Amino acid sequence: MYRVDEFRRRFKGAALITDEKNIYYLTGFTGEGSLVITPSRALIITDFRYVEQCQRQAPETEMSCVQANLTRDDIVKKVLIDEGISELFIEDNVLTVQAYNRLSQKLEGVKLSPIDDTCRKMRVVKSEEELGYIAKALSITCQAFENMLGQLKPGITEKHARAILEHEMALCGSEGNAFDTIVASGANGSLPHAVPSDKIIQSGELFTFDFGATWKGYCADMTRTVAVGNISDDLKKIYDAVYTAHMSALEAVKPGMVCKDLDAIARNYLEDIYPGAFGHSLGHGVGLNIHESPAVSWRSDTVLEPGHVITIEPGVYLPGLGGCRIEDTVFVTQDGYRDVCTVSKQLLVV
Ligand SMILES: [Mn+2]
Repeated sequence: MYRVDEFRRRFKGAALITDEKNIYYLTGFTGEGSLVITPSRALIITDFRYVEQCQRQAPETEMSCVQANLTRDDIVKKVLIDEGISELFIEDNVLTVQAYNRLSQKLEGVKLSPIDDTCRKMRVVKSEEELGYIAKALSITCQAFENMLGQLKPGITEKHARAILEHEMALCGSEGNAFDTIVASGANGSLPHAVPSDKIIQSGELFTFDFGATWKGYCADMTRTVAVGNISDDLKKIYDAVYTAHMSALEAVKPGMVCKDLDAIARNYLEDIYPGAFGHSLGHGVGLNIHESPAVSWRSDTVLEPGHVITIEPGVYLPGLGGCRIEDTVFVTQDGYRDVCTVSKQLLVV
């Protein structure tokens, strides 16, 4: 993984990259540090803890190690002076105010400007290699869910269910959780981002799991809602509506589709049945970050392209009654989409 040359083709200035996912994307290095890219040099600045790791992960990239009397900013300054560079582009959405102030004091006479969205644009279209990593993360995610199902039963708590699921993901090879696992049973299901609690799972409830594994730094994202024992017709109706909304949006995924039009397919359908009950976006891009470009929302004019990876996750949330969400992570292909989540979307009863 070495994309510094491609970055230079797209961005002509000297850049200080401090976003850890961007550093990984450009060089392969996953430790703590910064990356300086100038027209003639690419330099990872890190500390003693990561020296050997950096040599292993990013052999194509030059490395420099901070010392007691040599800070990151000292090293940046030397690089800029050596090359006669008077403007440095920084990631203004990442650098803290404190780090910015320290840097600008050190680099007196150098103009600090915000970098553009070169990395975001590079990262939004995934390579075959990246798609392979995301597919692997998703296959772990799906397998872990299947392995968990037989262990779910009324009487255990939401936290217990989360522990089983995360344990299964780890056993299936996940590097770590892509985000904090959401499990929500019964009335908690109306909270889209519910935190697992000590609530005991009971028969007659819907039970939602939103979770994902990671592989080579890439995230998976999937949500399934299952029934615990026999559920009421009201809850079945919610499930059927979300299922239909999910399938109609999913089947419309293809290059050329505008994200807000995709969002509208699910939203218009659910709004007719449950007005106001689907308040979040239809989905989002997935990659090194769990939420990244493209946004799949009612505001997004982004046009889908092959290589985009997005989620489709409509939901219905009814306070007091509960909720339901069904989510797959899908690849936009040349002629449509590839749904990489293999777990059934028919209502499962545990
Ligand atoms: Mn999601």
